[in-house]
Amino acid sequence: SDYSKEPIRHNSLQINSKEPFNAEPQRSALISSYLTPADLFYKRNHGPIPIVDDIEKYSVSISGLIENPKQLFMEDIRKLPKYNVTSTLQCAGNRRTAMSKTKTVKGVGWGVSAIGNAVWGGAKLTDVLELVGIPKLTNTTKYGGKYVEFVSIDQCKEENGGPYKASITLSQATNPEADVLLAYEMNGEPLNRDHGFPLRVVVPGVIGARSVKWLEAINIIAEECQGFFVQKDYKMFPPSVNWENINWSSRRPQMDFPVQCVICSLEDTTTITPGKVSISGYAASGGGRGIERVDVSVDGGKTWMEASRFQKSDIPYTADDDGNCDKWAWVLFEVTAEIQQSTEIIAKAVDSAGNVQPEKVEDVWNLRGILNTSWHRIQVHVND
Ligand code: MTE
Ligand code: MO
Repeated sequence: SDYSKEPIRHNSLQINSKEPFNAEPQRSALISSYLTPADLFYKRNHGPIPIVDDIEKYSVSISGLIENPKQLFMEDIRKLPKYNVTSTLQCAGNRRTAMSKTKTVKGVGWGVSAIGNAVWGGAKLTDVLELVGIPKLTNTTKYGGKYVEFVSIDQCKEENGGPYKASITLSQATNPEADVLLAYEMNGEPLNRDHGFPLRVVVPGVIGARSVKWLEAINIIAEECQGFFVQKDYKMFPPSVNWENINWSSRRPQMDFPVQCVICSLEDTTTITPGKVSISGYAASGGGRGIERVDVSVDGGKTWMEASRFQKSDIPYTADDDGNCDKWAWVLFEVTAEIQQSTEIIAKAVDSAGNVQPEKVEDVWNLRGILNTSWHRIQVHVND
């Protein structure tokens, strides 16, 4: 693999793996703005960053179980109505390092910042699929297509040098309310190379793994994508499954991400002087379930108080956003507490369906270390 043409990255990123490049920002950076700037947004790759330099020649092919396969150029995609969708993207491996502390898991280590929130601008996938004769709200094409597969141009070692792939159901792909985008903009700027230039998929409310970057082909297929990252990765197993007894086909690929929240104003172990402490962070849920509330405890879980939201005053794109901010996007929360002695601070979120986070990481431990959504805990030491 050729890693000699990687883009230049922000020097504050914590690098979890150099080749492929996997990096996350400081947690404090996540709460300094509602929209995460592209240079600070986590970067999750499985191979070198591709270079697309001839944008005129760049195209996406649409084929498979349809009548009229088509090749779409950027100008065809730009001609479609443009949507701006504010959506959080979170890697299923976010908080993996903390899960590994219970019992070792396999995968790139991530702190709490494999997540970011951006306004994605582009065409709706449902409008694109209409161009090949698939109407909105379709479950099956007349040739038996039930899934939409996205294929990239990158080269991944897990695919023996082949491209990264993923799929979603045709019904999600053709549902205008699912807001699945072929995005060419991030926060009002053209996508940069790290995040999928010139075109990527954004599947709101779903683990980041399905939002394929550097899109090259869309295939309408009968079964779920057979690629490594759909069949042999990104599946949630129970704590009893180990590398000896694992049966990959016994589980479905993970799609929606569960309710999550993290305190970003304090490191996991923090020393403070007695007095007022600001506790703030992010909360997000998948599947279009917004956040109902965030509970914070400063006495190790004996008593709780409800956090309030940050103002979204820093959103520069409110006017452009199609008015559904909270459906796919995170909420930044904040509470101030008086702390006089050493303690454990905890945050947990509740989503609009009433789902709550699991209390202990042990209960959701899984060998691939995905979906660590356990209560976020901060050990606070008070100086006398
Ligand atoms: N798309 C391609 N082509 N190659 C990849 O390695 N990684 C996926 C997804 N799309 C990946 C990809 C994973 S696991 C995640 S979490 C998101 O991209 C990360 O997107 P980001 O790097 O823009 O934050
Ligand atoms: Mo991911």
